[in-house]
Amino acid sequence: MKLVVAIVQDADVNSVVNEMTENKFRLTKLSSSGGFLKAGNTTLLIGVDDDELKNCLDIIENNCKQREITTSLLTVTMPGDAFIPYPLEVKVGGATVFVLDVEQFVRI
Ligand code: 2BA
Repeated sequence: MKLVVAIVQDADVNSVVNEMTENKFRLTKLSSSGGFLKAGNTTLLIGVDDDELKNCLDIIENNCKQREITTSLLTVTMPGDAFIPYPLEVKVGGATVFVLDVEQFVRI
């Protein structure tokens, strides 16, 4: 068995979760936020049998889009200690996915 930890953009969550549940995957949704943009995203924990892993990853890939976000994260120092926001384009997604081996799975 594997544990898939998938960090997805909030805009893609509903379509991923709907297709997962239609295909009988069980999952847990966690609200999270990225360290770089400090914006909200969603982390999905999905326990899957080994032979279902590819199907699970395909659903994530098919529903998560790459987007270009403009952020004013950077500031430029101006004379007199003034800061002005400097727009920065960042490509986010499709999804960031970790696949871990599960040592033991118990439902009690
Ligand atoms: P954030 O950390 O907010 O990152 C958003 C996007 O900013 C990233 O998109 C990437 O394009 C860019 N970025 C991140 N760190 C950067 C840096 N140090 N310098 C320049 N650009 C940077 P994604 O790679 O698609 O990541 C989306 C979200 O997935 C991340 O949000 C974070 O929540 C998570 N993530 C990505 N890589 C991770 C990792 N190795 N471990 C844990 N979480 C990760």
